[in-house]
Formats: sequence, structure tokens, C-alpha cells
Amino acid sequence: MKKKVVSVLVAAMTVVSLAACGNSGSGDTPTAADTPASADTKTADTPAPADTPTENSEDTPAASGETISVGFAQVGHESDWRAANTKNYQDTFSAANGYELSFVDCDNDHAVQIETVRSFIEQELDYICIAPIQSAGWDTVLQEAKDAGIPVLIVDRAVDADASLYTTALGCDMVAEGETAGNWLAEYLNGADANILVIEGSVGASATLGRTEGFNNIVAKNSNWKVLDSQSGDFTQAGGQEVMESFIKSYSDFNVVVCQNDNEAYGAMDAMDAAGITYGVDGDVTIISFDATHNGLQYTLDGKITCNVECNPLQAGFAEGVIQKLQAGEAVDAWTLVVDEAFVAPGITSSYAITMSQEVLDGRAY
Ligand code: GYE
Repeated sequence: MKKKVVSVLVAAMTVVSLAACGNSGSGDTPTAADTPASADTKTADTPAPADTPTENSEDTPAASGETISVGFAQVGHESDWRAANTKNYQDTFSAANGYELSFVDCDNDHAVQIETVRSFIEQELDYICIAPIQSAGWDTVLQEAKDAGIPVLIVDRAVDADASLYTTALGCDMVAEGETAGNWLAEYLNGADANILVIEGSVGASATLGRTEGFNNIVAKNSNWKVLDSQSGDFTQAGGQEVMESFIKSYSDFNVVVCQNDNEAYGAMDAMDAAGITYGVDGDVTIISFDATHNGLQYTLDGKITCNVECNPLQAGFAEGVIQKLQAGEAVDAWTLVVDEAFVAPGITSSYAITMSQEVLDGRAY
């Protein structure tokens, strides 16, 4: 099962080695903060396995009929987004598609995730995908994977490590998501004051850091906005409810609640319901959420979550596209941006977001 490091003669007579491709990241670490714009953007046109040329890769596992082994060190099972992301990886890296997927739910524990990656290295898997629970603390194990010659794909969230330590990264632009939320709010409030409470995601996660940074970039431009408090709800419904309950005890004068994912928003709504606080387009408090899952968009269609900034969890096709390119001995991009939109409740028009409709909701698979 161990990946052979092969050289492949491609049409232009250029010899490209897998090992070289594996370390072809640019000097710039592709963090969410400096995500390149659309030039590298990939959308639904990611090559499906059937479209991927395999004729130039005769001694790769796929071409020789061997399955390709992929380890996936997943964050955990904290949210609906995560469940959709996990299912997407399991469906894409299936036995029927020629893969043997070693899937590990790391239960939001950084130490477990590091050890999981180490065990993938010991098992000499062909590829390793990591959705990093936190962005810091990756240098050592990434160096170990590099030394073992195993290509690593950093998926969904970013790491702080130098890009030379991994093969490629892919995911949404979290800073841009936070900025979209802020820009939409400025447009919506049209000069009115904002007293804002933020329920952040998991501490140290790039999704949390990026969304916070992006939103704060817009807060800084609005002198009559005040962030009263900002606490982690760990991307869970229970966490969102707990943080909102404590906010309600401490603050009485807020009119905006920013939840960094949909599950936290469900918990925050439960807490506000219990306290008799009204929210949504007809209520006292405006809720902003992130993810735009099916249930989250239902609440947006119902006018309860006023703005929902998407992060698309269906990212496995991008990872598979990278792996198929590496199998074929082709160079891969250092960074692949998964593009997303934002959605607003019916009756609101925005230059930053799409107005929700039943049709949009019906088209939402996750
Ligand atoms: O927003 C949240 C999940 O990393 C983008 O993690 C992902 C985030 C997503 O738990 O729901």
C-alpha cells in the first residue's frame, strides 16, 4: 500500500516527480488571511475520478489496480457542517471509487489529532488529509510526514506551519466570511448603533480566528459599533446556548448577536426564547450566523437568522482532484479556494448576500 515515489513522463517531455510535487507549495503560507483571489478558484468543475487521466501513471496504485489509501484526521462531530463534511469525504473516498479511507474523528482534541497523523505515517498511507482542529502546533508532525514522503493535504481549516511542510491546502476564506458578515451588517443598520455580542467558534481554530478577524475589520470602520463581549461556544449548539445564557445575565442592551456557526445560533435562539428576548427581522436582536446549512437557511427563510454566511462543507471533490493530479504526476496548486455566498432573510436586499427563497432552500443538500 505504500506509495511508490514515481516519476512520470508527461506529454511535454517534462519529468515531474511526485516527491517534488509533494513539496511544491509556495513560500507563502496560505493562511485564510492572505488567500489569493479568484485566479486559483475552483468550483464545481473539479475533475471527477472518471474524467481524470490515468494513462500516464502506470505504476501508481490506481493504475495498477491497487486501492489508494487516504487517512483523514477529521476535527470531530461538533456541528451539522462537520457531519456533512464527513459524509462527503466518506462518499468520495469510497472503495467503489478505488480508495481505502482511514477516517478518524479526533473529537476536537489536538493531541489526538497529532497522534492520528503519526499513526497514518506509521501505516505508510498514500495520502494524509488533515482538517486542523487548531492552527498552531503542526511543524513537527508535518515534518515527519514530509520525511516519510507522504503528501499531506490541509483541508477546511488552515495551519500556521510553513507551506513547504505540506503539499496543498484547500478551504473557504474565513476572513472574507467575517468581512461579509460585517459589511452586510453595516449596510443593514444604515448608520444605526450596534451593541454586539459574539459567540466564537472553537479556540485557536482558523475558522474562529479568521471570522473574528474579518468581522473586527469592519467593526473598526464603524465608530458607533461596540463589541460588548466575545466568547467561545465551541461550534456546538450546547456551547452557543451556554454562552448566550451567560451573556443575557451580563448584558441587557445588545441588539446584534454574531454566532460563528449555525449550531451555536440554534443554542443562542433557545437561550433568547427562554429569556423572552425577541430576535430576527421582526425582533429586537439581529442574528448573524455562518455555515448556511439546510437548517440554518430554514431559519434564515423564516426571518429568525437575518444573515447567514455560507461555508461550503462539500470539499472532498477538491481533495480528490488534488490526489488524482498527484497520481498523474501533475503539479498541484498550493491553495484551492472553496467559494461561498451569503444569504439574507426574505424582504431584505443586499449587495453582499442573496435574498432567501424556498427555491434556494430546496437546492441546499446539506
Ligand atoms: O463553520 C463549523 C465547524 O471549520 C469551517 O467547523 C469549519 C467550521 C464550521 O464545526 O460548523
